[in-house]
Amino acid sequence: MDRPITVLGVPMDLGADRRGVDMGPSAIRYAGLADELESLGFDCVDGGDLRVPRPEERDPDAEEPAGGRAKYLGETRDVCTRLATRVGDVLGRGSFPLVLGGDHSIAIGTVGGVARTRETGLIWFDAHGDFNTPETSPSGNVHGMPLAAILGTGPFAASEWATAPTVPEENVVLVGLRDVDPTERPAIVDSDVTTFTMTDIDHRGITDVVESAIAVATDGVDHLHVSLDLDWLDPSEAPGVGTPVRGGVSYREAHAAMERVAAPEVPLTSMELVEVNPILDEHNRTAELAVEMAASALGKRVL
Ligand code: 4U7
Ligand code: MN
Ligand code: MN
Ligand code: MN
Repeated sequence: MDRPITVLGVPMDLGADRRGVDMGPSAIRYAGLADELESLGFDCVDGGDLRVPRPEERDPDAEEPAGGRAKYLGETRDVCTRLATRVGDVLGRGSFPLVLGGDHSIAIGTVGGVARTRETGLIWFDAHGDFNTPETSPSGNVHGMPLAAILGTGPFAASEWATAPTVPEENVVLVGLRDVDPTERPAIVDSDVTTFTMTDIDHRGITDVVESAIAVATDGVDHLHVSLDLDWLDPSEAPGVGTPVRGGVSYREAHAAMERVAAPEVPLTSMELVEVNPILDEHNRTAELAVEMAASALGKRVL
């Protein structure tokens, strides 16, 4: 890949209960993202951070969804609308958007921007399903809802967030699932998304699973977006995340997966790294891991 990369930070923590993911973009930059990308030969432009309101200055329930709860819904819509425009502009200039979260609600904006101009497949590396709606969410936190929002599930069907048909459900793949709420489970099972749980990775191995995921996600489309929630990795490797779940992929499995994504035939055209929480981290190692994941996905090799 020889296109320039544009980094966009989204210091967003309105979608999660635990504070601190708003510092993710700073921590990932501090971990050496730009130097690493430039050492791989990319021209790396930093597009700065989007402006995101502080939770203290807002009422989480200022805007109430028709049923259920989605905290900071209006603010999230505003940030994601601006992010989608920025991502669309970056792609329009022929650059590769690398979006740094922030909590995972920002994927609504990133994917919305990508899907504006092109049909895109999506691989979602995450411990969680992120398939809740305001009606099914046990928490009301929008970072547990972005996939449902993107795919227009349930009450999201009528929302402007639904990006189908440019992100066809058949081209959406979840990898690494191990914590699915009983309330979001039916929507995942009834949908056309493909899922690979940790059990599948246990049985088939990471390389085989990721190859299948890439094949499904890119079948019939020319572009691939990767959304990487750092809680996909085991908390022993990635302690600095808001919602850690034991039993995640190992350090080496994570690299192996990103190295498959970097294969020349894979049309990776955008990526986001989300849910890094520096407050809960140990000496910034989760942010450093995020940099390593981006480098591997963008072609870093031992030799
Ligand atoms: B993340 C949760 F209930 N499912 O909806 C929810 F367990 O972006 C967690 O994947 C969501 O980190 C985690 O609040 C969202 C909960
Ligand atoms: Mn997530
Ligand atoms: Mn998660
Ligand atoms: Mn989380």
